Amino acid sequence: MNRPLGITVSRHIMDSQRLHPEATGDLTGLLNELIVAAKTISAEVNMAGLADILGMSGKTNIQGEHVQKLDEFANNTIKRRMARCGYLCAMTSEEEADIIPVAEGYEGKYTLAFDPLDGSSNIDVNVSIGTIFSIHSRLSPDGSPGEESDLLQPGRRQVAAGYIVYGSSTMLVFATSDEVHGFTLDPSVGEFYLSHPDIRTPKKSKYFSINEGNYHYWQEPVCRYLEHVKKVDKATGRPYNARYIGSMVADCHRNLIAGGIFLYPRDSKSPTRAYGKIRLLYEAAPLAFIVEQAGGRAVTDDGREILDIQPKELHQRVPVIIGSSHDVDTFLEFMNGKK
Ligand code: AHM
Ligand code: MG
Repeated sequence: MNRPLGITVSRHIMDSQRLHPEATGDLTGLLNELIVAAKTISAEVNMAGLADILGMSGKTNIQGEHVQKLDEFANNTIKRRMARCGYLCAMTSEEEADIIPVAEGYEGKYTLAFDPLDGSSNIDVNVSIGTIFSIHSRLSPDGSPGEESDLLQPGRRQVAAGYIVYGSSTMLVFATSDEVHGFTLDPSVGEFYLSHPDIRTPKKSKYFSINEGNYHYWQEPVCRYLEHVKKVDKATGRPYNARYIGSMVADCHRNLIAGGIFLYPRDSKSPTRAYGKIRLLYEAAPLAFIVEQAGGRAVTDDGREILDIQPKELHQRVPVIIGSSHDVDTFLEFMNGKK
């Protein structure tokens, strides 16, 4: 679809809805509510150093109010706003153990899984962090409270997924089954403007993103793949460059735009890392949906499609290899013993 640049995200979402005469407007409403939450979080993130918020949970501010850490603030902002939006039947957050109900009488037809502030190690040090979200249609009957099973659906069934990166500027990227676009926040007017229409990620890249500090805990083929990307071979564009921010949302955003492969494979660092570190519902599935919609690929380190995994529990972890399709394919050749 040809779209003019300079249009706001709300206008864009309404235009997209016009292409679906069967649409009720609920998804439009839901996305618009989420965008308000994102703008609120963005403003707080930008003010964090000045407002003396960083790392000060449990203290009181000058007005005697409880000062929240940014991740708590982000979690509460989304939870409270979305509980009464009327479009959701249940939520789950990376920050909360159990399913989050919506306000009674406000049950809608969608579910929301979210990571309020991804990149926890970067929150206090002014490095890019982000909010990730994933939307499904409920399975249980309309009009009743949502159930955990409504949230435990494969990523392939997402209706929409997106993220907001709080970086040098604040950017929103979201995908539906039709499209993936990026919008940049103009803080002077408080609007997201379409800045990256119809994102297509490069098929082959020259960047890899992995925490190489875990090298000695990886399976042997993962180590061989890393040696491969670092080997000098001009003909195939190697060595690749290393880029690791440590916020998956920011690493994947960088790779989405510039090309690259992000890897968080399983390792033997601790028993809880048998499936790596990344959470399926809050990080892997929504980012896989976006990256695949842009022409990339997302798999586990044993070659399963991330989007086809049936979640068994809300906080399930999954090994993730995601990014430019040629690079993900090459990684799997190492894992399959073909290289
Ligand atoms: P978080 O949700 O607590 O922020 O943890 C997930 C994050 C990812 O964003 C990031 O890719 C990864 O943890 C970094 O882990 P490590 O510090 O082991 O490299
Ligand atoms: Mg996270």
